[in-house]
Parts: sequence; C-alpha cells; structure tokens
Amino acid sequence: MPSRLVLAALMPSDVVTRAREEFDAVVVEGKDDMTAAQVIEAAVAHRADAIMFSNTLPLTADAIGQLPPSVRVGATSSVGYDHIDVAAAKARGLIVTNTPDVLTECTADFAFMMLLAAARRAYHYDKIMRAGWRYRIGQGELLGVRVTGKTLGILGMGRIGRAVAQRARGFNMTVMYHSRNRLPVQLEQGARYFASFLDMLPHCDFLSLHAPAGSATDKIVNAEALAKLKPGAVLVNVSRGGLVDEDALIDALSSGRLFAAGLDVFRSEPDYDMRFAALDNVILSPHIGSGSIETRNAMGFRALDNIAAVLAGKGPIDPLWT
Ligand code: 8YV
Repeated sequence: MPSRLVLAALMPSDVVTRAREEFDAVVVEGKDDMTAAQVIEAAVAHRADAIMFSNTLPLTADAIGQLPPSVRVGATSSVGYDHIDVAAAKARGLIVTNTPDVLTECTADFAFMMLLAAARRAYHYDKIMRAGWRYRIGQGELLGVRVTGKTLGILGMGRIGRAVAQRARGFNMTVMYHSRNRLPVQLEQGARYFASFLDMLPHCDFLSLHAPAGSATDKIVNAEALAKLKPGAVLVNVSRGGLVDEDALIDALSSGRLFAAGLDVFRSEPDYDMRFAALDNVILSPHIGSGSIETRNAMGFRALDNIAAVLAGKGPIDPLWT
C-alpha cells in the first residue's frame, strides 16, 4: 500500500507525476496553493501520512494542532522556513524538512541578475523599447552605475550568500559580509567580515540580503541602515521581505539616496506594497528567485525524497532540527 500524501502546493508537472507514481496523493487543483484549512481538511479526509507544501502555507501552531495524528512528516519545498512554527512542530512530534542546497546556485544567479539589472537600469530600458524608442538618447542620459570593481556587502553568508560572493569575484568586486558568526577562513574566500552590520554599510556600493527572516533580522534594513550605505548604493533583496522596512526603503529610493533596488520579496505577498510599482529605479519580481525549471524540479524531488525517507523509517535527509 503506498503512503498517503497531500500535495498542497502547485508544483512542476514532473514533480506531480512522481508524487502520483510513488504515493497515494491528493494533489492541489486550480490556480492557488491550498490554504491551511484546506490542507487540514484534505489530511483528515485522506488520513495522510505526509503533507508537502511551500512557503505559501503558514504552518502555525494552530494549524499543526489540527493536523490528524496520521501525519508524521511535513516537507516544505523551500529552503526558508519562517512560515513554520518550529516549536509547535517539535512539540507535536511532526518531522519537518526543507530543501537546502538544490536552489543555491539558481537563487544566487537571480540575485546577481537583480543586482546587474538594478545597477544598469534594465527595467527602464525595457520600458523605453516597449514604448517604441524612436528618439535619440544623449550620451549623458539614462546612465546606470558601474558594477565591476565595486564593493558588495552581503548580509547572511550562508550557502546562497557565498554563491553570490563567488559571482561577485568574477566582477572583480570587493566582498564584505556580516553574519551572526564569522566563517572559517577557507569559506570566506577573501571576503572581509564585519561583526556589526551597521559598520559594514558605509563601505558598500551594493548590499545584497541573504539572511533568514525572524526576530533577529526583522526590519534590519531600516532608515538608519539605509542612511549608512554609500550615497547612490543599490540594494538587492531575494531573501525575505521581513528584513526591510519598506517605508524607509521607498523614502530612500524616492529621494535618490539609493540609486536603485532589485526586489524579489516583500513584507506582504502577493499583495505587495504597490508604491514600489510607481518607482522608476526598482526592478521587481514575484518571489521567484529559485524559479528555474531545473531547480524547481530538484526542490520538489528533494521534498518527496525527504517524505519517502521518513515514511520508510530512515529519518529525514534535511531535518529542520536534529
Ligand atoms: C520560494 C524561497 O520557495 O526556498 C525559499 O525559501 O523563498 C523560494 O525558493 C519559491 O520562490 C516559491 O515562492
């Protein structure tokens, strides 16, 4: 008898096919991921052994408390897990897994795309072309800022932060970072550590955020931090919107204190703050940093691998805690 799974997030077709082949799966239908209430209802009706979801499902203590006892494992197809109440999951004995590693490179590629696009005004140029162009642009007009050789500050030097640093070295950038802890020197690859986030900022032409959301990082990029960056700096955020005070960021972008920003994540999603859409110096994307075909398949497969391992009694591959 195959194990029973509720697949609550809209996944690539290869992932759905595998889920159906290997499990007795109830799969989300329609245009949106299941809500917590729908997941609970499906898990009860299906007597599910496992649930698979993504960062769109707030797995709160209340939701965890309502899952039927049959559910032994919850796998999020994301590396971030700020949507999960880990303490409540632990207390309930629910094993929870995520999908680290497989999305590192594509997320770092995306961060670098946003960095280049924001600095070199990709959004602005695309808009001009779609409107027909048909006028001469002066040599001094619509200029971006140079990337090569500049200084990049990275907040959060985990796997993705380090992969961004690797790309930056290809652009001869000087790399600095702040993390809770200093990395072993072989992982630093020449990046300069700052024990204080604020002390790093006056050196930065670019700041890229790669730290998890949580109380320690909530609004860490606030008015004070933005004021410490070099004038005309560029901010990139493909981590979590909670890291940024969006009012302060909108002020800094509107006043020209920041040259530009590349934003993939927002405090509220998908109903993000539309004031960003009115700014010409931001490039925006809908929380899709890991969104390549290869990576989204790999994330889905990794989540399924975790579920299969737990239900086979082998223990999770990527447990959120041990
Ligand atoms: C999203 C992510 O899951 O892995 C994470 O933590 O934020 C991303 O991979 C994905 O973009 C869907 O929103």
